[in-house]
Amino acid sequence: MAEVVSIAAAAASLPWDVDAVRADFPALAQLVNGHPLVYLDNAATAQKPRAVLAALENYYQRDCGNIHRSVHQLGERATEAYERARRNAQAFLGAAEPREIVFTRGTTEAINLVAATYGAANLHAGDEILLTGMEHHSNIVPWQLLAERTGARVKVAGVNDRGEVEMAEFERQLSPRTKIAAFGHISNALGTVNPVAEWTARAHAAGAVVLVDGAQSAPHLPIQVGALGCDFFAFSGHKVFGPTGIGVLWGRAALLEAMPPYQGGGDMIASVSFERTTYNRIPYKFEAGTPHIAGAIGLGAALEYLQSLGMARAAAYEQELARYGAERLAALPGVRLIGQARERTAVFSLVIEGVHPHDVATVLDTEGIAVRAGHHCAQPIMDRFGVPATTRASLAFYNTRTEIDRLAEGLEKVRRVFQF
Ligand code: C6P
Repeated sequence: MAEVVSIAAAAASLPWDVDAVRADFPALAQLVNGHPLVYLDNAATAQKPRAVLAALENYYQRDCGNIHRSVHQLGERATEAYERARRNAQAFLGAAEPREIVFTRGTTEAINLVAATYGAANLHAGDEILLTGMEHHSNIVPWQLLAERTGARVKVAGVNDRGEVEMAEFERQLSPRTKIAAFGHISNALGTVNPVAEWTARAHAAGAVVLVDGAQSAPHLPIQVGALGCDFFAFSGHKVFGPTGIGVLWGRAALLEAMPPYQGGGDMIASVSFERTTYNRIPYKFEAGTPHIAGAIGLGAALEYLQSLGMARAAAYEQELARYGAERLAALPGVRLIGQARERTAVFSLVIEGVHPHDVATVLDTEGIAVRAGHHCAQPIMDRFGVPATTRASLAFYNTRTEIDRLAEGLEKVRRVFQF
């Protein structure tokens, strides 16, 4: 055991070879509008390494069969690859068992699944659902739908001027009526890293079940669901360098077993008659119909790739980028950074007085720099900061300081164009 730890520690101390990492991502090596692409829209979706592209191609070229149904070779290979992807997700999250991994379409569907099954079965009029003021719409609307259905009430822990939810505020909004607490691990709009293990402990002490929206943390932090202590954890394949249309819901086996199914159809049943249907065991109970087989296999390849890079090393490199970027951008006249949390990742939400965020993004695009402009599907936190939208640069472990410099130069060009 000590040997394993020391090998891991040695790997963690190796320098981050960003050029070698970039070479794994063919999309990064292209010109856009005559400039080398600077891809800074990773919070929206991340680029895909060759390992993922190869896994997708291999499935469609060689192993294309349906899963859990076919005894022929192709079906068997597809089933094995799909279930291996589940084991990869288990390892990635440090989950106890593969059956705790449910494949979904993404974070959004994972949260909807929990709200519609666990939530509908366990919440009643007068119960409370605790969210924070920086949630993505995907971690707001499913709970509002649940509240409408059950008579439960949504409560919100407010955000301070730095873009943090203070522990006292979180505790103030908790009550013995809180049945579910659901919060993002990292804010997509601000980059704030939330103390989700501490929040989870407080929520559990109040008797609530906890869901962590890991859409923005799974690509950037090593995740161990046991250490977080939560009951459900959701993330999306496309943000962890895998395909779109696939994601993961991790849930404690005992909770998943007790929950009613989400959708009805093939694979989620044990037996069907017109009189009575019995359901399959977990996780299949929640995977009705032919799933996104290629997507799951591609996601499995992405997670293997991330494990081989080492998430702790990737996170340490990104912290450097976060520090450098915050300094470099804060020094630009007329540029205001929204969200100054003490714990944050390399997400920079910018506002330039008098220039629409879409115009900023359009000028940056002419320089080959891809960022996102808008409310980032997080309107409540935009309202909290009194802005309708921001221009957001979100980095990944394949970005560089030079690219941050290119962003800063691009913003200088915005200044020249709009004379702010
Ligand atoms: N945020 C962004 O540009 P899906 O769409 O299901 O893969 O992920 C939804 C989601 C849930 N929670 C958080 C914190 C998120 O950031 C997202 C997706 C993207 O910020 C697209 S809106």
